Amino acid sequence: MKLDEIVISRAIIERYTNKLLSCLNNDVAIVGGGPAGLVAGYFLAKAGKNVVLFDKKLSIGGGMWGGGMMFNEIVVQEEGKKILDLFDIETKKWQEDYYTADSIESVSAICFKAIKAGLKIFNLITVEDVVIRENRVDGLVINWTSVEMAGLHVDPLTIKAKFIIDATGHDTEVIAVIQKKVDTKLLTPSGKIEGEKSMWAEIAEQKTIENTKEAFPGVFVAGMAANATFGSFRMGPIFGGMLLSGKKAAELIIERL
Ligand code: 48H
Repeated sequence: MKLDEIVISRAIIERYTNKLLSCLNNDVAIVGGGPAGLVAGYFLAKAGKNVVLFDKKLSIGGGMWGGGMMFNEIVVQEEGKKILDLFDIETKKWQEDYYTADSIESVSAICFKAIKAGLKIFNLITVEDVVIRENRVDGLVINWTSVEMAGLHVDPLTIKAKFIIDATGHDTEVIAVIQKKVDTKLLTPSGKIEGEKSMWAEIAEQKTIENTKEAFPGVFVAGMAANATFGSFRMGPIFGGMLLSGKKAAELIIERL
């Protein structure tokens, strides 16, 4: 078989362009492909919604690859295990109430099944701003991460979505840009980002679910972004709260669509 470099280039350019064009108008756009964003994407796609996810990094999976301090195992509790079971991820019981799973298997399986369910994932794209209409977010402003890293002055592009999920982790980047640029209050007690607190796994795990909600009209927060926005503790490498938060964000949005 004769291989033609130009045919290969055209295949990639056309396929990618068409994939991106199919994501200009979405039901939901998720920012951040850590455990919370990926699980949210899986449940939304399963429910038949048009859902796209952007992550600024080359690899999808956020902070889950590294387990705890680069020991690539994660811990979940019973409720979190049920989500890992859905993705056919092997879990092993650890004492009474804990289970462990290989973090590489966990990220890979969730990512694979989310894509198979219909989630469109774009890596290497940073969400740098939002689109506001009538005091509501209805789109995202995107650019290549490499443009941001190189400090190049290149204007971004825009996509639309009926709902946004900020699953950007500790930095809660979408909500941070709204706080900085939009002249109204967030739906938090102080009207501002409440800020993440120190380590307290038990409270943090419970609060992650409670804090998964709308933080600005059109924008839901999930995972660590939920705790940073609504002000709760961190929990270290126990990931049940992240998984359950992604599921809850998807369910809340499905009710609204
Ligand atoms: C595009 C972006 C942008 C942007 C960030 O950090 P994550 O893994 O987030 P969660 O909430 O799913 O999981 C948190 C968990 O990994 C964790 O850190 C825990 C449990 N910590 C506890 C503790 O005590 O420390 O993933 C966020 C993703 C990353 O992949 C980023 O690259 C991506 O969001 N991201 N993508 N545009 N502006 N900002």
